[in-house]
Amino acid sequence: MAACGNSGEKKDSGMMNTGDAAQKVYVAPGEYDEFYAFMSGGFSGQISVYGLPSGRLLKVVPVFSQDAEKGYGYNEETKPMLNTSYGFVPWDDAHHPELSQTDGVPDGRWIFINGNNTPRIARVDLTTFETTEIIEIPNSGGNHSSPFITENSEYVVAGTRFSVPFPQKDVPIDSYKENFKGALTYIKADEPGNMDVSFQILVPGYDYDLAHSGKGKSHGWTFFTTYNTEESHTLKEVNASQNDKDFIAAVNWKKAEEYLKQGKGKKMPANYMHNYYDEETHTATSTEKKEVTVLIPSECPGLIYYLPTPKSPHGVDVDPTGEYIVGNGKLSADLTVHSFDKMLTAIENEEFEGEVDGIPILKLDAVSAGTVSSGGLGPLHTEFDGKGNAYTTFFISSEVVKWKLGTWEVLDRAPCYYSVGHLMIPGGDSKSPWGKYLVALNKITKDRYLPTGPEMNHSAQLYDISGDKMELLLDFPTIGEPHYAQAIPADIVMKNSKKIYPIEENKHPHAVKNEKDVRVERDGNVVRVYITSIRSHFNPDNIEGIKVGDKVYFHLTNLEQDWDTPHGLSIMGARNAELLVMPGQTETLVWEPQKPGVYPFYCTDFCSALHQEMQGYIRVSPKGANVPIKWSLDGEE
Ligand code: RUQ
Ligand code: CUA
Repeated sequence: MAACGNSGEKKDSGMMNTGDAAQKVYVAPGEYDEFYAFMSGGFSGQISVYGLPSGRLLKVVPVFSQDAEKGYGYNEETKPMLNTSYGFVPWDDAHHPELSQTDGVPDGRWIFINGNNTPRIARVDLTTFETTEIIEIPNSGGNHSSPFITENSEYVVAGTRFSVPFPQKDVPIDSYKENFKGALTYIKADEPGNMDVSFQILVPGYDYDLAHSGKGKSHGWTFFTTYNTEESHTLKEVNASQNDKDFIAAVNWKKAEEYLKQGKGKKMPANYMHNYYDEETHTATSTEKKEVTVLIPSECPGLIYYLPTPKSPHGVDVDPTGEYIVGNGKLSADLTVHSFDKMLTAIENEEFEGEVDGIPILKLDAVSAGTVSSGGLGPLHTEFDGKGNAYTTFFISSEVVKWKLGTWEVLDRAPCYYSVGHLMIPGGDSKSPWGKYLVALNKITKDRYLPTGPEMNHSAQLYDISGDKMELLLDFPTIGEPHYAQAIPADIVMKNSKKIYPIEENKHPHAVKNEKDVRVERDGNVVRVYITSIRSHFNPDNIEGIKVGDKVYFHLTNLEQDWDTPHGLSIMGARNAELLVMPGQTETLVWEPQKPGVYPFYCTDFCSALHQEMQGYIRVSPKGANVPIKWSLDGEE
């Protein structure tokens, strides 16, 4: 019945009634889940897609890291997606997925996610579940408070976690206070292919940790947490925890738009990349950008205010009405809730207790809506169920606490196994949450699953929150380290899901749309193989006339026009990954043969009963040999 720990003692599973719970998460074979859940991969750099309530893994979407399963970042078409101003950076740390919104509600068009290490934001298209756009964030160091979209997907934001010299320069690290600055960046997000840095706000050299944009009445504002208002640059675990209060920065981005119109923006040189994957050519291109527009708070009154918030706040979360701004002070037991209305009044009455670099600091009393005395320890993140309740994770006391907006009373608490970081309720950071489920994303797994050596996959836990009490339903392992996650009812996304790429729309410059056009062409030492796949052969499947020293491009067009019929391509000795080409798509694998011989290539995706027969040979002759280029299928050239 109950699982046993390795001591042989019975473990506390944390569950009330196993039979009930099993029924609630059971999705019968062939049935669909109710929600898509998108979880960040953290240090894996990807997004993994799960079904809820079953916890079944549906797909891993490669974003910021090369992916051997799909060839993303290995094939010639997608390599440019990982270009940055530092060159090719094929890994990152992806934290916070954020669905596009219309009128404050997730609309299922795209999901954005931040690259934390080499600052970037990506767009994933939810008709194809492919990464289609990545923009680098200049003047940033650790893009953590990101992407946190605005109500109509006008912008995704990017606040720097680590302040750095702005613009970058060679200075002593201990000149931090004079030389290091933060940047809050707004990126235009509502048009695929046109992501662009609209403006940056130059702010004091704090650490900008998390953010959320306002909604409803607070639409037009974004809230960023800060820590390290001490501006320390060493032993931060001590030195950045000195101040009793740090700030939540409230940015009025509509005001920023006015200032830009008035020409208050300063053009500054910068260097960053914009990468875009064109679905018609099936190819990504990189464009280098050279300039940003910067707003300076001291020259733009009313652009930004600081709200004092105790104890190094981590998450900042805005309730569905847009009125309450919840600060999760991670070194505290209490939650500080600010009121948007009170903030506006306090601004009007100039209830300031000081200012930094032209940014007024509002009085805490004047903006405070209330305090949640939770009895927990180490609050990190809060989400909402749309029924007037909030749910906050506590890392240190390892639990989720449910509390009431407005009265601030604690209603329920549920233990997490173990040390929960983020939590997610479908639509839980939007204007109208779907409620029903809560997923806790735990940082430590320990004894929850069969041991797999020193590293255990992180663990998610699904709770039913439809009743008064939270009920734990399910544990399931996740990939990498999910920080944030988002979920959306399945029908919003699935009705737009693409099944194939129509071959007649394929504008790849090296596509072959008909088997009679296949060929092999030599130009100096560059050889292009225009090859097709259809069940169950490649055309051509015999190729000769390749020589050591050649660079051979396999441009594989998959002629299939049926759902779920990709073909793979792998060549013995090729040093990059294999290809996995979707119906109607063209992808390119580069191969530089090292030694004379005859090399097999084959399809890696089991595509038909004759998949094992889907194979060919390519002959490689020594450098300088005069074997002519020749290609054939079944003896026909
Ligand atoms: S954030 S756990 Cu990137 Cu993880 Cu708060
Ligand atoms: Cu095509 Cu296996």
